[in-house]
Amino acid sequence: MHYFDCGKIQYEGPSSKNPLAFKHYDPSAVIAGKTMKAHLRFAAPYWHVMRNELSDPFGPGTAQMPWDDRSNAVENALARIDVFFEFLEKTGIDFYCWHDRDIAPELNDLAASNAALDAVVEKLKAKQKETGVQLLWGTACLFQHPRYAQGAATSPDARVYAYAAAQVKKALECTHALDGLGYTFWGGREGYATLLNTDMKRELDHLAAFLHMAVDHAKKIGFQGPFYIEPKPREPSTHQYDSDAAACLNFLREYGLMDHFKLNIETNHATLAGHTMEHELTVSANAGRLGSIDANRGDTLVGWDTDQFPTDIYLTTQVMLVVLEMGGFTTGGLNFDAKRRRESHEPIDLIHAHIGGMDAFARGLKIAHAIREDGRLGDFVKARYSSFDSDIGAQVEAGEASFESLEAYALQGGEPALASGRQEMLENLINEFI
Ligand code: XLS
Ligand code: NI
Ligand code: NI
Repeated sequence: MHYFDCGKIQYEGPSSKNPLAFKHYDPSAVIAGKTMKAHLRFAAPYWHVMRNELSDPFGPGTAQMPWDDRSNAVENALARIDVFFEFLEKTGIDFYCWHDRDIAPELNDLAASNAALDAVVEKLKAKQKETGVQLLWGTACLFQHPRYAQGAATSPDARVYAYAAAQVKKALECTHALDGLGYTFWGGREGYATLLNTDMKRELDHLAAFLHMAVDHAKKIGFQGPFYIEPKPREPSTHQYDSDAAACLNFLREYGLMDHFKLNIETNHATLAGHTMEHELTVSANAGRLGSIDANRGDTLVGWDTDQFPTDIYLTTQVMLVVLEMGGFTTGGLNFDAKRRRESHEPIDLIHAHIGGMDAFARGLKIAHAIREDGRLGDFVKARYSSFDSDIGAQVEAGEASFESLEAYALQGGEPALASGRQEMLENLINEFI
C-alpha cells in the first residue's frame, strides 16, 4: 500500500516548475568538501509526521490518515511505521526522531506500555536496517499524560518523579537499541504557573538529580550520547525552567552536567524567548554546546509555538552561517519539528512541506557558504576588533592589563575616534547573496 501520491522526490534544479521536485537540494552536490546531504542531516519528527492530527483549541484534527484506525492497538502503531518509512524514502530524509508515546501507545500500566514499545522498536530496528535510516534522537513524552500536569522531573510528587524516571530509563534503552545518535530532554512541564505553590530551588535540585541519574544509566547501558536539552521559555508552563540557551547553560554548569549535555535549539522557541535563532545558536556554539537544531519557524503575529516549516531564506542562511562556522554537525542535524497548517490536510501536503524546508535549507547552505568564501563579512568583523590584536587591547586579552595600565593609556590617548558599525552596509552585503 502506498499513501503518498508521488515517486521519490528528485532534484530538478532552480528552473523546474514541478512542485514535487527539489529546486535547490541536490543531496550529492558537494559544497566546501562535503555533500549537501552530509551538511544538512535532515530529520523528520515522528510526532508531527505520523501523529499530528492538526487540531487546534477550537476544533478537532483535519489530517487525513487513511492508514490509521485511530485505535491504541499495537497493530495500528506497527502499521504506521510502514507509512513513515514510505514518507522518509520519498523525501530522501535519512534521520528521524521520536517520543516514546508517538511510536507506541501508552497502555493501562507501565509494564504494558513498555511491552508495546518493545514490539514497535523491534520493527523500527528492522526498518532502519533495511533502509539505512538512522535515529537522530529519542525522547520520552513527559508532558501529555495528566500525571505530569504539575511536572515530571520537577513534580512535587515523588511518585510521579519515579514514574517519569522509569519512562526515561525505558526510552533511553530503546534509543540505544536503535543505535540512536542522541537523546533529548525537552522539559515540557518542567516549570510552574505560580510561585505561590512552588519551591523553585527544590524543583531544580530534583531536575538536576534526575539528569545525573540519566547520565549514570547511559553509562551503565553503554549509550554514548550526547544528551540534548531543548530550551523553551513558555508554553505549556507559564515559566519554563529551560527558558533559553543561556539559562540552560547556567543550569548545566551549576549542577556539574556540562560535559554530558549539548543544546538542541528550536527556532520558534528562540523567538518565544525574545531572541533571534542566530542569537540562541551563537550562545550555544560559543559554549561549545550546539548539538542539534529543531528547524521550524514561528509567526510574528502569533505568540505561541506555531511550528511552521522554515521557508525564510534569511533565516536558513543565518542558521547555516553558524553551523558552518562551528565546523558542521557531529551527532546532530536539522530536525523539522514542524507541522502543516490545519488547512493542509492531505498526505501529499506532508511532502510539499518537507520539500519546502529542505530546499530553504539547501539555499541557506549555498548562500552561507558563498558569504564565507567571499570573506567581506568575516573581514569586517575581524577588522572591527583589530584594536585588540596589539598594544593595550592585546594586553587585555592576554590578561596582562589592569585598571592602572588602562587608566594610564586612556589619560595619554585622548578621546577615542570610534569607527562606524556599518549595519546597513552589511545588510546590503547579505542581500547581494540572497
Ligand atoms: C515542543 C518541543 C518538542 C520537543 C521534543 O515545543 O519542540 O517537540 O522537540 O519533545
Ligand atoms: Ni522541538
Ligand atoms: Ni517546539
